[in-house]
Amino acid sequence: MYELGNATFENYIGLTDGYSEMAYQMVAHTLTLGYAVMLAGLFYFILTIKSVAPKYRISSVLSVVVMVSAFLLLFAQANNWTSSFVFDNETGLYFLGEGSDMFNNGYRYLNWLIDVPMLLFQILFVVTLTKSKFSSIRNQFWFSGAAMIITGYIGQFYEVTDFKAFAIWGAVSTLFFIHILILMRRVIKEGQEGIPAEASKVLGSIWVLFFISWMLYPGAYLMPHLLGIEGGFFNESGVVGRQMTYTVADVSSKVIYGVLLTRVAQIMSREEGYSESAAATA
Ligand code: RET
Repeated sequence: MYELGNATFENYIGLTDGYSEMAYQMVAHTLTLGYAVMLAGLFYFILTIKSVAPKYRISSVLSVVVMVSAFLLLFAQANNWTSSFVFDNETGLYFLGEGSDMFNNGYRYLNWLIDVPMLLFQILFVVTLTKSKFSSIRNQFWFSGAAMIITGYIGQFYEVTDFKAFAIWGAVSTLFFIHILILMRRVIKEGQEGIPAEASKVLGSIWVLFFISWMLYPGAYLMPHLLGIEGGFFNESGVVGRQMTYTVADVSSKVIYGVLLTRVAQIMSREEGYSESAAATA
C-alpha cells in the first residue's frame, strides 16, 4: 500500500484495479465541465457589472478574479487527470502511466487559497455591517481562510499513508472552518437588517447555499475514509463521486454564490434609485 509515497487515493486505484472506460471518461468530463462553467461565469460577471450601482461593483470584480483563477487551475486539474492515466489495450482499462505525473488534488487546494479569501471579502462589498467592523471581519476572514486551506493542503497528502497526520491536520483545518461559518452567519444576519424584504430573502438563501456548498469540501477530504479505504465504496466509483462532489461544490460556492450576490446588489441599486439606462446616458 505504500509504494506510491504520499500520492492521493486516485493513483492507488489507477495502479491496482485500473479505471473502466466509463469511470475514466466521467471524471474527464466532470473536470472539463468545471472549467467550462468558470469561463461562462466570467462572461456573466463582466456583462452584468453595469447592472449594479458603482459601490457594489467590487463584488463583480472579485467574482471575475475567482473565475479566472478557477478556470486556469481546473484546466490544469483536468489535464492532470488525462495525462496521469493511460489506456491499456490488453485489459481495456486505464492505468497509472509509466513515467507520467501522478494525479493530485493539490491544484484545487492552491486555487482555494486565492478564491476563499476573495469569496469571503466579496459579500462585505454588498452588505452593510451594522455592528461589526469591516476591517476586523475582513482580517479574520483572510486569516482563517488561508489557515484552513494550508492545513488541509498538508493533510491531504497523508490520506492514504498516515491516518493520524491526515486526521490531525484535518481537525485543525476544521477549527478555522468553524470560525469562518460563525463570521459568515454574523455578516449575513447584520446584512439583513433594514434592507428590502426581497434582498433579505436572497441573502437568506445565500447562507443556505454557503453552508451546504462549503461543507462539501471537508466531505470530499474525508471521502476515502468514509466507507473504508480498501475495497468497499472506495473503488473507482468513489473517485468519480469525489470529483463530482468537488465540481458541484465549485460551481455552487463560486458561480451561483456570485450570481446571488449580484442579485442582492441589483435589488439594492434599484432601491437606491440607480438605473443602468440612466447611467449609460449620463
Ligand atoms: C479542508 C480540509 C479538511 C477540513 C476542512 C476543509 C475545508 C475546506 C473548505 C474549502 C472551501 C473551498 C472553497 C473554494 C472555492 O473556490 C481544507 C478540505 C474543513 C471549506 C469555497
